[in-house]
Amino acid sequence: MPAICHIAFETSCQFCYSSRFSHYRYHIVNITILGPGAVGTLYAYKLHQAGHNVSVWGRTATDTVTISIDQSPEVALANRSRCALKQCDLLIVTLKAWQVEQALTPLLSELDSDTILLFLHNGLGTVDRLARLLEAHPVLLGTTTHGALKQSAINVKHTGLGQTLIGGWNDKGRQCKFVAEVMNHAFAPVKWHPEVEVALWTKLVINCAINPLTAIHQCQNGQLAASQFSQTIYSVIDEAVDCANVVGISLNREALHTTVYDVITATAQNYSSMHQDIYNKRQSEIDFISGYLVSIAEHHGIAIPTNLALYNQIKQIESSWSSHD
Ligand code: KPL
Repeated sequence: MPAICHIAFETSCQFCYSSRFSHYRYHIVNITILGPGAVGTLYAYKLHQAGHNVSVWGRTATDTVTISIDQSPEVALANRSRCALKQCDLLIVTLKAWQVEQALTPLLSELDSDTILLFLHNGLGTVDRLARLLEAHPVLLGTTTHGALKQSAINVKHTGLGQTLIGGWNDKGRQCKFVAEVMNHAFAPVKWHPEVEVALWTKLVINCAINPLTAIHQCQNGQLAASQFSQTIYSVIDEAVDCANVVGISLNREALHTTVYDVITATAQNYSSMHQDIYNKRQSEIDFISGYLVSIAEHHGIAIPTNLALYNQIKQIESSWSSHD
C-alpha cells in the first residue's frame, strides 16, 4: 500500500487527501514517471534531487536507467519496477498523448486505488478515453511551459525555464492541492489551478495555432509571425473558441490572439514538438490537438474548416510515410 495511505491512517483522516499534506511534506513520496522522455526526465531528476523516491517506467527493458540534466551528475533510477508501481503515491504520465491509453491501461491493475495520477502532456482527450478505468483514482491534469530537449539516451537539456499548472480532473483529484506544493518544492514554479481545464484549453489553442503550421511549413515557431499566416492563425483561434464554448469552457478570443502571438515571439527559435515529430517521421499528437477540436465540432455540428484542413494535412503527411517507406 502506498506511503500516502499510511500517513492518512496515522492521521485518521477520512479519505481527505488535502489534510495529509502537512505530514506529507516531511515524508519521502514514492513517485513513478511513466514516459521518461525530455519532460519526464526533467521531472524525474528534480523530484529525485528533492529527496523523493523516484522510479521511471520507460520503454527499455533494463532494471535501471541513468539520467542527467545539463551538466549535473548522473543518477540511476529503477525502471519498470512492479514493486515501485505498487508502492507508488503519485504516477506522473509524461508520454505523448497518443501513447497514453495503450501504455497506461495494463499498468492500472497494478496500482493501488489511492495512487494519484497526474497527466502532463500536450493535447486533450486522453483521460476522457480512460474515464471508466480511472474513476477510482484521484486524477490530476497539468500543463507545463518548461522547455526540454533529449540530447542523448541519458541526458536532457533544460532549454527554457517555465511554469507548471496542475488541477483536479475528478472530485478525488480536486482534494490533492498538496501535490502542487510537493512538486513546487522540487521544481518551482508549480501552481494549483482551480479550473485547470481553462489552462489546458488555452494550451490546446496555442498548440492548434502553432504546431500543425510549423510542421507543414517546416519552420521555427517565430516564422509564424509573418503576415501570410495571420488569417489562418486567427481562424484557428476563433474556431477553437467556438468549440470550447460548446463544451462549457469560456475563453476570451482577444486575449488568446495576444497569448498565441506572445508564445510565437517567446519561442521564436524553437521547432515545435509537431515539427520535430513530422520532420523525424514520428507519429504526431495531431489527434489530440486539432483532432480533439475536430471530434468536438463533429459531435456538436460546428464548422471548423481551418482546423479541419490543418488536421487533414498532417494526417496526409503521416499516412504518406507508410505508403512510400
Ligand atoms: O508546446 C509547444 C510545442 O512545441 O508542442 C509550443 C508551445 C508550441 C512550443 O514550441
